[in-house]
Parts: sequence; structure tokens; C-alpha cells
Amino acid sequence: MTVLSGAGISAESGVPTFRDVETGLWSKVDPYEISSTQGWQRHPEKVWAWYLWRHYLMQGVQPNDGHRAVAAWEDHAEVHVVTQNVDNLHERAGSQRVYHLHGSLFEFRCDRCQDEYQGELPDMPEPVETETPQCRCGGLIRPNVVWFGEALPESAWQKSVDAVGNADVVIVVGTSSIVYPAAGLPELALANGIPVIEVNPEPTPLSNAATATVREPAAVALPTLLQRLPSILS
Ligand code: BJW
Ligand code: ZN
Repeated sequence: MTVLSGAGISAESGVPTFRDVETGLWSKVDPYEISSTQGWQRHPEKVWAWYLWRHYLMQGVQPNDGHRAVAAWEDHAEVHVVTQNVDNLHERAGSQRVYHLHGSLFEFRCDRCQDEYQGELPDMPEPVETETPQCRCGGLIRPNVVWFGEALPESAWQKSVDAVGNADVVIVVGTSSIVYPAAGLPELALANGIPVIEVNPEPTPLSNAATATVREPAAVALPTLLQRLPSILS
């Protein structure tokens, strides 16, 4: 069984999603300014403040019943978790095989020599523009996440393609299914005759093609999903 998760699975832990109309992050900032290489080159202080703020926020949240349910499925099946999220809530809930397609907000590195940064990071309860730390090589320290226009980490991508291609069922939870190449993974499963179940309170571009849809929040749907699978798929 393979789970593809997006921001919606962490919404009930208090991590804001990106595209939800009123509460989403993109209702307040321009995604291409704050999460793209061009934005970073133009005003790193702004991007740095925004990521330090999200780093601070994510340090203070806990996994919810959705993350915990996915971890508990490992008692019954081989579960692979492919996540677009940069939080670590799947791991903290106990999932063993987690592939981070868009990197991690708990890792930082130099934007020039790529060296990992181990230094202290300030608490940032509100995004306030601030200078980024500098690497020995003169490069700037950035979060180890994947911005628009950047390639996904090769190893995580390959493991995700394998996990989807070898799954008996793919559960797609809490993603708007518009950011590629991640959004191509359910399409890959369907093309291989693998059932895809979408868990999302709102319709997405995947909904019509999915084998079944569960229109419930993740923390409500996932704890009983395994028992409901036979009837959902019949
Ligand atoms: C609930 C819920 C609850 C609410 N329970 N559900 C055409 C084809 C292919 C690619 C492209 C294309 N046009 C442009 C591209 C490129 C681009 C792209 O896809 N753009 C589209 C937006 C058009 N893709 C890229 O640039 C990617 N790289 C790439 O293609 O590289 C090629 C390359 C190769 C070689 C060299 C160079 C380049 C990279 C994409 C990186 C995305 N990065 C971000 C930021 C990560 C860091 C950070 O966290 O800040 O990733 S953007 C943002 O979107 C983040 C997310 O992971 C990603 C997906 O968002 P997600 O998770 O789906 O969240 P939302 O908010 O959109 O949706 C939440 C959903 O939850 C909603 O549906 C709610 O209803 C639901 N929900 N509450 C369950 N309680
Ligand atoms: Zn460096």
C-alpha cells in the first residue's frame, strides 16, 4: 500500500495548507516570490523570514489521527509514504518508509557548495525580514526544500515511483493534485491498473479519474479507512 500525502494531512495538526482559499499560505504571499529560485535570488531576507517562521510553527505541532492511522497500517501491510510535506509528522507518528519529494524544513544547506548547515536557528514567531547566515564559501544558508523550477531529490523520486508502481492500492490524501511531478504519481498508478483512493474534503483535478473518493478530512477518514477499503473498492 502506498500513501501520497499533501498539506491537507497536516492541516488538523495546525500546519496551514498552501491553496485553501481563506486559510492557505498563498492567500497572503505570492508563491513564485516566496517559493522559487528567482524569489530567493531577488530577496533572500524575505524568503528566509518566511521559512524560519514556518520552521518555528512546525516545531510546535504534533501528528494527528491521520498521521497515526497511516503509521498503524504498518501492522497489517507494507506501507510506503510518499509525502510532499516538509514537516516530519509522518516520521513522528511512527511511519518507517517516508520519501520526501519536496525536501525537509528540518534541514538547511548552503545554496552554493550544498554543505549541510548545523548552526543555531533563531525562533521566528512572526516572519520578520532578517539576514540569512553565510557559509564559509560565501554562499547563503537556505532550507533544504524544493522550490518551483528545481528538480526533486533523485533518490526520493525513484523510491516513490517504485512504491507507486508496486502498490496494490494508492491512497492520495490532502493534496490539491496540481503540482507536478508529484501529481503525476496517481496518474501512473491508474495507468498501471492500480486503484487510487482520494481522501480530500474538496474536489481536485484527480477526483474524476480516481477509483473512489472519500470526501472527509484526513483525521476523520484515515482511522477507519483500512476496514472500509473492501466496500470502497467493491
Ligand atoms: C484536506 C484537509 C484535511 C484541507 N484533510 N485534506 C506542467 C507539467 C509539469 C510541471 C509543470 C507544469 N507547469 C509548471 C510545472 C512546474 C511546477 C508545477 O508543477 N507547477 C504547477 C503549480 C503548475 N513544478 C515544479 O517546478 C517542480 N519541479 C520540476 O518540475 O522540476 C523540473 C526540473 C527538472 C530538472 C531540472 C530543473 C527542473 C517542483 C515543485 C516544488 C513545489 N514546492 C512547494 C514548496 C515546498 C517547500 C515548502 O513547503 O514551502 O511544495 S509548492 C507547494 O505545493 C509545496 C507543496 O508540497 C506543493 C503541493 O501542495 P499540496 O500539498 O497539494 O497543498 P495544497 O495547499 O495545494 O492543497 C491542500 C489540499 O488539502 C486541498 O486540496 C484541500 O482541499 C485539502 N485539505 N484540509 C484532507 N483536513
Ligand atoms: Zn557553502
